[in-house]
Amino acid sequence: MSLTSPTVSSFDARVPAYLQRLERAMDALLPSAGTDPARLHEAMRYACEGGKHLRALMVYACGETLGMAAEKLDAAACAVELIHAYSLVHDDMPGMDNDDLRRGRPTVHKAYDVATAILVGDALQTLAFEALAKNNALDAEQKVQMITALAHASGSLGMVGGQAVDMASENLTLTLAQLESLHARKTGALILVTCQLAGIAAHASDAVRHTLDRYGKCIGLAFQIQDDVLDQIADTATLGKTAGKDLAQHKSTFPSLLGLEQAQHRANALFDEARDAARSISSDAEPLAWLADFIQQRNH
Ligand code: GRG
Repeated sequence: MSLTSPTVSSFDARVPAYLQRLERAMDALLPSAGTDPARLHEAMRYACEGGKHLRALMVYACGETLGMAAEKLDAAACAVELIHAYSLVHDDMPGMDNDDLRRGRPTVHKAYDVATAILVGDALQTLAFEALAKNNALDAEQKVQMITALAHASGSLGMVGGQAVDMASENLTLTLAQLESLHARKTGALILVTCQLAGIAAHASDAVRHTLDRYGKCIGLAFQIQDDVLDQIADTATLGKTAGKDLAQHKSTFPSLLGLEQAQHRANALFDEARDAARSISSDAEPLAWLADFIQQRNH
């Protein structure tokens, strides 16, 4: 794992152990590559490899801030990574973004085939809910609450709905409010639910859950603005300034609506607000501050 720390902190020292837990838990959940149907199971594992695992780290960071043992967080960390991996597999396919590369290697439909990629996404999605349902570290009420929250975040009122709105908005110029609403669903909902799952695991009070939601919403939106800013910088560097502008005219992005500098400024303000929310959850919310710093300083 190539995570490098933006600040020296104690959570920073625990990140490798959390990532190792995640890797082990994912390995135990995913059927082995040799299990029939072997090609499907191999492709599911392929789809889950690589990535920064930010969503899983958010589950662990929120949970640790609320005093939770990692055993109670593993299933939720796996579930959000499985939903995320499925969304990327389907997003990359023909009919959606039709991308050849993901995480520096061929997308699932290129490495395997389109039908396999559809099935990989389907199977990863259902595995996410199975992970929560069969987790013995949680009581039945917590499992139902987690399954409900994750289904809501990833379904038509969350991530899938945001993707539908995004596709319907192609070649339209959105208002800032419309763009924020789209991304609150498309990428924000899954990021927000990482905080909610930790709150459920910890039996957190309504007040704490409310503040965790504020943290998650700020991080989700800031993450997306940052993503747009990084894309815009990469496009401009690769295609030249004119081509970069042409691209922005076809798809509303935060830099296309606000300009690059203002978009970065808005993201920074949201990261500050997230750190502020973290401080009001606990005087020792260092894991949440670490994540805000890490995401703010990422360059890919
Ligand atoms: C197709 C159902 C369906 C949903 C797609 C989230 C999403 C909805 C599509 C992803 C498209 C995309 C690249 C959006 C930009 C923000 C984003 C989610 C980037 C990828 O997340 P990272 O950077 O990825 O956390 P890694 O590879 O680190 O896991």
